[in-house]
Amino acid sequence: MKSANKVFFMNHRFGSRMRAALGCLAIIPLLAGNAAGAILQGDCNEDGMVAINEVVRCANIYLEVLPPSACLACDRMGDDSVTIDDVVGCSNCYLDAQGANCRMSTPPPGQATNTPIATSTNSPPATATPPSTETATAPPPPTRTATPPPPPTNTMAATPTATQSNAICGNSMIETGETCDDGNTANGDACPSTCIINTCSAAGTTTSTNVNVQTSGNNLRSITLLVNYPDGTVNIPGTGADSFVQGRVTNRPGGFTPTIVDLNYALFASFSSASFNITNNQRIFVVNYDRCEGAPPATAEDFTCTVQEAINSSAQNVTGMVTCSVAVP
Ligand SMILES: [Ca+2]
Ligand SMILES: [Ca+2]
Ligand SMILES: [Ca+2]
Repeated sequence: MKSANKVFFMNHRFGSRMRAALGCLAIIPLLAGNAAGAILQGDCNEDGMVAINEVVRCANIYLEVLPPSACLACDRMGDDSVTIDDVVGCSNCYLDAQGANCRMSTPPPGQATNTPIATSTNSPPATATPPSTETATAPPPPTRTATPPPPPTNTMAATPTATQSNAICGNSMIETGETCDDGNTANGDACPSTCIINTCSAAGTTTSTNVNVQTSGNNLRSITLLVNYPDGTVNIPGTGADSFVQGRVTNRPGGFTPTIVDLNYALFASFSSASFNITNNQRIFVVNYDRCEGAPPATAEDFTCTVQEAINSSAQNVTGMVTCSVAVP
């Protein structure tokens, strides 16, 4: 049984942690570093980069929403304690995975023997003999540095995709027809899988959308979402975690610490709480977009909502049981 003083202390301590963690997350800009090698601080899935949802996971461990085992790579010292310095370290690795202090000097406990998943059986099919007038073309240089490329992941990030004008999305070069290229074809980072972010002139009216969550009966203490929206049809003024973006996300769940980041084609949103729950079939927030001049009205089918991580009130990862959706009333 907790005394009143202890409850106050816990709340006070937790509130301080919330403020500190929020302060760290609020300054994260959009650029996602792409690192060479594994065991970066905060690289929970060891794919050679630190994604923003991994930073959020480290913050959740610091906030005691998740146990330390949720991501051993958050804990630089390996002492089963994730400190605010660890969260800052993870944020720094998200910003610059090549940073001098980003690489953990030793693998985190329990991961020392982990090796990347073998993919060697998936060799590419044999191709026809190249025409004799051309020698084989070398693959595009990975980076300007001498470090090896990041290990392949089991996401869609690995394979470059051809786009219009013979541009290759994912080769780190912005070519004709592309507006960005962050060296991968993944969504949820600085550049979308298409390497195109459409521009928008505000038409002077707005489109409000409800983001709903279906929890399958779980009471959620933490949820991390990515809402892909139709850039060029609707727009969120501002970028990253700036105040314009914050002002467009309303009706947030009370008692939760938010992390809201606009990627200009998708909205990243994370809410964490030590004591409050998100319950089934709940609208958890509203996004108010500007409509773009000359574009048709956006419909629900133009939006895609993905649950990146969901934690229930027993600190269990229930990501696979939780879905989200966007409604345009
Ligand atoms: Ca490109
Ligand atoms: Ca990308
Ligand atoms: Ca924006």
